[in-house]
Amino acid sequence: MKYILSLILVVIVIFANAQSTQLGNTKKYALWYDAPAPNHGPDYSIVKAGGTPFDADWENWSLPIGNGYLGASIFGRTDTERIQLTENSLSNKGLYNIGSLTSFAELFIDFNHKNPINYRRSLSLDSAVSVVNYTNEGVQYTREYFASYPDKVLVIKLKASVAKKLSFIVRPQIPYLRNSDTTLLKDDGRTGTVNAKGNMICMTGNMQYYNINYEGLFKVINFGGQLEAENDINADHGKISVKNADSALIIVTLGTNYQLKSRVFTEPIPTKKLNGFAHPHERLMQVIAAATQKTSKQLLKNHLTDYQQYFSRVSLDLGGVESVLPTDQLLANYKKGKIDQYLEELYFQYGRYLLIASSRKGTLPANLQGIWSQYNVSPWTSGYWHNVNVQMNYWPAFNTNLAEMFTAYADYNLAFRDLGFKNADVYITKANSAAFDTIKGNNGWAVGTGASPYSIHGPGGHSGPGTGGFTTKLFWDNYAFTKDEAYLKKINYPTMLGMAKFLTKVVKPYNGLLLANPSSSPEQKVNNQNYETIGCAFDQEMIYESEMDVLKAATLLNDTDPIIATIKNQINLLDPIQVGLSGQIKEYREEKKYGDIGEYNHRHISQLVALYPGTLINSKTPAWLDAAKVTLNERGDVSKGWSMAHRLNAWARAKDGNRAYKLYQTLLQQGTFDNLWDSHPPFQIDGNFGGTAGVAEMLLQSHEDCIEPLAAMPINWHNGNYKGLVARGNFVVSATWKNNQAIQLTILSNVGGNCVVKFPGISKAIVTDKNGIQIRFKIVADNEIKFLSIKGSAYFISKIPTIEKPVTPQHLQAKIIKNVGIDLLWDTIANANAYNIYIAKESVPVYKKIAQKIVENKFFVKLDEKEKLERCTIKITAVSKNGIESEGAIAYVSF
Ligand code: FUC
Repeated sequence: MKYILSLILVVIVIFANAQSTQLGNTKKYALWYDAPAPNHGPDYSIVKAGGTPFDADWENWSLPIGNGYLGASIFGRTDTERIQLTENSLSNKGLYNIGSLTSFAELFIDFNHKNPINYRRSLSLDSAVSVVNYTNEGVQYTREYFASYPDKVLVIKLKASVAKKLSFIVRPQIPYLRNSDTTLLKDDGRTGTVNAKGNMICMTGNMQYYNINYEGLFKVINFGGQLEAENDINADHGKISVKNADSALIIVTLGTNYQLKSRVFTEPIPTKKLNGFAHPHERLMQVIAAATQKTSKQLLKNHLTDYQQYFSRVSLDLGGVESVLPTDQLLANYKKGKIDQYLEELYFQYGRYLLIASSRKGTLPANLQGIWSQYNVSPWTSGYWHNVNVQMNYWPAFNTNLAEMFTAYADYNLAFRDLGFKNADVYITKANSAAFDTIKGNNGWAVGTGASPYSIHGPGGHSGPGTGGFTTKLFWDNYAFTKDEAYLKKINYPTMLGMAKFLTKVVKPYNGLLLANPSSSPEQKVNNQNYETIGCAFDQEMIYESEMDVLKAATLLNDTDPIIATIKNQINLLDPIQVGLSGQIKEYREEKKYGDIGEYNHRHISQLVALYPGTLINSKTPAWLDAAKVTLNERGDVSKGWSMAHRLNAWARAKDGNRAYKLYQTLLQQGTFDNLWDSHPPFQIDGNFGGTAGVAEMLLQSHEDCIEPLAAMPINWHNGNYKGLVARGNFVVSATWKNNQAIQLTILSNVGGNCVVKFPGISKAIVTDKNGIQIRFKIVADNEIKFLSIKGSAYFISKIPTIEKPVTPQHLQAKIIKNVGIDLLWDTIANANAYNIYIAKESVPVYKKIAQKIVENKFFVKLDEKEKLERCTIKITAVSKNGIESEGAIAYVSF
């Protein structure tokens, strides 16, 4: 019996693995170009913060690879190849007192191939290998680049089709910031030497501000031909030349003496932060020695095994066809309105690729530019900006099946925690001294907007303390998606609890409510000044979300920390959502109509963080959801790259697939460079990640205690399928649809437990297990079923009926009849049997049905004058003969 049981288990496990790894989609995903990155050089007429001249060649055209330890931007040139290298701990003084990421090295390889034909360069997302291919004077040259996480190296493989035809010079350069005449433009405290010896070049030096010792090792292995190392008197021009070889390998590793330790953050004197940490030389020598013992085939195999285990978990087919056009042309056409589903699939997968390349366990997390910056002082210092940007980086981690990538951020957050405790003490002393607790740690921890590998800001200024709740949302989601209780206990919960402790102290009593004071909606300005207030939506919502998540986690863990009682008392006094006279979610309590205060089309949609990434505004709070749509419409679609990505996620949560899709198109059309990097401008990676998360959010949602496949599908994604997205509860979901109708939904239960699925008509569908045996389920509603899933089992939902909703009533007019009520009139719907009338007064979340079975296309809403209503939202739905209700026609009424 025992034997049979374990056999069954083995079969289940094999099946489960097959489910998650064997993806039917054979389409290939690659960015490709028929020319190298152009070589216009730096544009000295456009100088970015910190003095780096603008470099469109890099920003628009280079192709990024990375392994978390290093990032490489590849230009694919045939005369002199340029590979720009980044390592996320190399920082100069920068701006804002947190240092700035600075370029690590420029690696040049001289080929002197002047007449290339049949040129192609590409970046395969399936393999994370970039290839340059061309023919020069009858010889075909191939270069392959990949950044291996397991071997911690960048590998460049060079090959010529004819024996002894491969000759080149490898010369890494220290990227001093120079004028166009090559004199030094700025001294950022960088010193160093580049020395070639045997078959290795060592770039080593110091970056003064944090006293960082850095080193880069470049090993050149030639097969056939001759190799020669050369140095010149400048001591920083070491190079290796290879002549008449058949093929060659260049192996690169970079590092600094940085260590992700609490002390780095708490030590106030910049030059002492890394005191006592070993020089990276020995470590890097070992890395390179270990890598060079392996053949290039082995290195590639290690890389592929590592990379593909993550990347191949998800496939998405929207009906796109592999492009015969280079990616820049595909994008150019898309920008002109030639919508292409392959590009949409590609961009989605690119976000997943970029996250795997820039955020790995044991490395620093992905920063504002991921792990790719050619700047001396990077835009916004390539920081970890906590008022939206860094959180957005991790939005796709959970729903696109890459939860492991989040650990880089979690480890980073833990490392700065001690400074976070200090920040909280400082903040509470100043903002709410009455609430200050003298017991160490009891004021929780806090993070403001700015953060880097070396320091973090405290909260305040242009962004309120809600930045903390914005951050801990990731930690709750990490648990909600993975259900990893051990990690919840060890990492997520203490992090969330510490934040909640802080946030309980940033609020003060006002007329029976608890409001954050001071409070500010990120970056909003009035008369060019930061606008500081009391209890703005951003802070109230994020405090609420933080407290709500902590309560859920505390219940799971049976935690009885005294703060739990405080939170229970507080949470209902936070009044996070207020609806204003335009029917909008208010950004400020003192705001009446939309846009009264602050920039009308501001890039941040901070009053909607409870819609996304928060969950307080959802379809069970339909009046709030409608108010959120007002805000989104008023705020406008076109904005910065990341802002469009946030709007995309918000429209997906509003369950408006067509609008979400429009935002996705807008992001691609107005916020994307030729190398598909997100454009603020300049390049910021957050929009890439937010875009990927948004597409996943259209295809699958799970924030309403149920799994909702295809929750926000646009009409124009007629046919398609996806595999491997993740829903909260650790359910791996796949879906196939045809002619806008779901054909099959598959749910793999990774941890077991209740499986609640919401989908139109699902109560009449059939659920089977892998043997085709029908599973009995409980009908929660016509569109919701529930069954107990077994850990490791897959469930197949088919025969889902087509549900045709009646048309939404149009042209709803609401006329106020003073002191009496509201006169409603709308266009008659042909197939409607009757209409339902709803009202939501002031800021209530849920509509109240005030009339049903109305057969005429008009209605009078009687109001009680004594109520002194300021506003209400009216909703009219059409009901078909078989009782199906349409979407609502909405009127926002203010008195
Ligand atoms: C926030 C945004 C800006 C920019 C910066 C890095 O401050 O408001 O648009 O993305 O971060």
